[in-house]
This record gives sequence, C-alpha cells and structure tokens, in this order.
Amino acid sequence: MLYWNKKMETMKVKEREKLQLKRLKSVVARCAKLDFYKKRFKEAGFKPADIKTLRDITKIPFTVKTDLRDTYPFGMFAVPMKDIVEIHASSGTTGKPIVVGYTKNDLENVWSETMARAYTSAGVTAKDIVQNAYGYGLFTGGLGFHYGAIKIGATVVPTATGNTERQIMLMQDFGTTVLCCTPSYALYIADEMNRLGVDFSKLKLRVGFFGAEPWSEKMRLEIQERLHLNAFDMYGLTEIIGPGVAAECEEKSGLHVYDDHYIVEVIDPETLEPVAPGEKGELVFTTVTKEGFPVLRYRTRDLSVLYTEKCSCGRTHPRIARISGRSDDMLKIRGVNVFPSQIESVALEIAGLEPYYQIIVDRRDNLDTMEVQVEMSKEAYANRDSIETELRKKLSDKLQSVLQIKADVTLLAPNSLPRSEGKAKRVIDKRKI
Ligand code: DLL
Repeated sequence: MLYWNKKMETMKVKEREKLQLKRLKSVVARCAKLDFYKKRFKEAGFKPADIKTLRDITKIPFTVKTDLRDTYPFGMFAVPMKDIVEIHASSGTTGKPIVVGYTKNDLENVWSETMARAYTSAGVTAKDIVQNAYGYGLFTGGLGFHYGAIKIGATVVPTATGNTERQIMLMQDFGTTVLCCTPSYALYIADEMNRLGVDFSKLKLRVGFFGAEPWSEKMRLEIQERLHLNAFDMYGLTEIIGPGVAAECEEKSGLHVYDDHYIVEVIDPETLEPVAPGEKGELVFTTVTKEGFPVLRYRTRDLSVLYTEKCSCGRTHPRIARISGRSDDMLKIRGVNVFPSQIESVALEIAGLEPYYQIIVDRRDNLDTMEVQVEMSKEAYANRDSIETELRKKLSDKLQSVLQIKADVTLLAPNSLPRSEGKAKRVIDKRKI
C-alpha cells in the first residue's frame, strides 16, 4: 500500500486549503475561550473574525515555550480534564516541564493517524515487526511510534530504550523488520552488534525510523550500511503532537508535513516575518484538529526550509528539509531536550553554588555525554574539604531529576569560568554529527 489515507495525502492543494481554513477558524474559536488566548488576542488586537483567508493566519499572535511554563500545568488545555485521556511532558526552560494533554480523538484520529501515514510512506505494513526503542513514559517518542504501529496493524515490540544486548537478542529471535529509535542509539546498537559478533545477514531489519535529535546525511549512510536497513527521518515535537508532525517518504526528498492537521509556516526568527518557500527559517505550526491541547502559531525554534512543489510520491503535503539547527540554545542530549537555563536554575537553588556554569557535551562510542561545571561560592570553596562531596551529590541528583539524564558534575573555584560582557558561552558542544 502506497498511502495510508490516499484522499488526504493526495488531495489537491486548493481543496486542502479550503479544509485548512475551515479547521483554522474552528480551532481559533475554541482557543478564544481560553484565558491564555483571550489575553493574547486582546494584547495583539486580534479577533477570531479576522481570519477570512488562510493567509490571515499571520495575524494570529505567536505562542512560545515560556507560555507553557506560565500556564503550567494544564492552563492551555481546551477541554475539561475528564476528556483528557493521556498526558505527556518535555523539558521546559527551568525546573518545571511543559505539559500537554490528548483526548481520545486526538490519540486515535490525529496522532495515530499521522503516525500511520508516516509508517506507510516508508513502506511499513501490517506484516512488519516494529521494535520500538524510543523511551516510553512522559516522552512522546515511545507511545507515538507505538500507537502508529498498532493503527497500521503491525506487531509492536515495546522494548523502550536501553538494555542493548537484550534489544539485539529480541531483534534476532523475533525477526524484527523495523527499528525505531534515535539515530545515535541506532549507531550504538550497531557497535554492540559488532562487539557481540552478530551475523548481520541473519537479521531481518529493513526499515528504520530515526528522529528526536539532529542527525545528518552522513549518519544516515552509516546507519544504513551498518544495520542493513532503509533509514527514514521523523520529525515532531511534544507541543504539536510528538513524532508524526512530518516524515520522509520513499523519495527521501524532504519530510512531508501532514498539514491537514498541522499547518506549517516558516518565519525569519529575527523579524518574525514569513520567508519565501525555499528559504531557510524557523518552523511555526498551528494544530487545527487537536482538541486537548490546540496550539496556535507555535514557534518551534527549529530551522528548516519549506518546499511546496508536489513530490514524485504523489503526496501533495508540503515538505520540510532535515532540521539544520535551532534559533535558541536548546540542546538534544540522548534525545532529551536540555536548556542551559535549566542548569542555571538548579545551581541557583543549591546553597554554596553560583549561577556560573559551563556544559561540555560530547559523543563517545555513539552515546552523548554531558559534563556540567559549576562554580562554588567563596564560602563553600573555603570549606570545600568538608562539603564538596555532598555538594557535588546534591547537584548531580537535582540535575538528574530536572533533566532526566545523568551529568558528570565538576565543581570549580570561584571566578574560574571566563566572564563575558555579552552572551556568556555556556555550552561547548564537541559532537560531530
Ligand atoms: O523529540 C518527538 C519525536 C520523538 C520526534 C521521536 C521524532 C522521533 P520533543 O522531546 O518535544 O519531541 O523534542 C522536540 O526535538 O523541536 C527538534 O529540535 C528535535 N527533533 C525532533 N525530531 C527531529 C529530527 C520529540 N528528525 C525537538 N531531526 C524538536 C532533528 C529533531 N531534530
């Protein structure tokens, strides 16, 4: 089967635009009832009736990540809590996560639907055995890939991430045909397979779906060659739905955005004005069908390029280029979003530490490592013999609980990090992607 939903995926652009406009008006009307949007609309002098054509979307004020912090936890939910059936979360810019909620309809007819389209566009069918090594839990990766696999009737093996030897054993014993995980974990699995002397010709892997972190064409070729599979790029973010916002088809000439559900725009991150198709800018999405947590003009901070020409696969959805960077300082470490400001807020909470810090990120044996260096206060430094071990443990535990990943912690003498007049250089990223 070529398409999961031929009608929607190959619909004439003009026809889809009519549908998008109808849906846009409906979502704007629903949002207008929420305190958050009421206030935002008023400040911007925007009224739902201003949406007369699809181009009028640019009149709607943007939504940004800190809006989710300010309305934490459920302030942007658009239905009563009794209709929310699932919650997911991802890192915010401080200690609290950002939280999103889904109705049953969101899970069944939006998330599973767009994930089913993505699997199908990569040639995955009900006959496949999908080993899902994305993290399950509050992270959207695990359950997003899970629901999509069930929707197309494939067999899903929910291994989640980690325990690599066991992953490899199951892959061989179950005859896994599709692997879903972060691209760096795919390479780590390949390393482990080499170490264990796995006979690759006996594996049945044929397709891989990789995303949740930046990767490159070079990494794609390496993964394909080493794991003997066809590797596809999957893009998404918690605020919009999770994975399933855009995915590559077999043509691999950009990722199709399922824009009957998620309308895409590209803006200049400085001027906030739209850029022309084919020009690089920041992706902005509006969800037009989601009920639980609809979001208008969400600034993703992800940089990409929009292509509007029809793809030779027959899909009329626009395509975006592989994500080429960020317009903010967010890092992806082991697939987890990390903001330098989270580290600052942790340091500020611990007596004896100063908010002067540096993060050193590296990739060793295809696994990301993170070292956090924080300066001690003068008093703490003077008493370091008696308190340093305890202070380091406190910082390490708190970082683990806020970031959800382990960091190596180094405490420094006061004033050891360079002070800068402008933007401090907080991050040294040594990874070669
Ligand atoms: O990472 C959703 C996801 C899960 C996508 C599994 C694909 C596969 P968040 O944790 O909210 O959600 O992180 C979203 O990750 O804004 C991008 O910066 C980055 N990202 C996601 N997919 C890609 C990709 C999930 N294919 C943030 N290439 C996004 C590059 C990606 N970066």
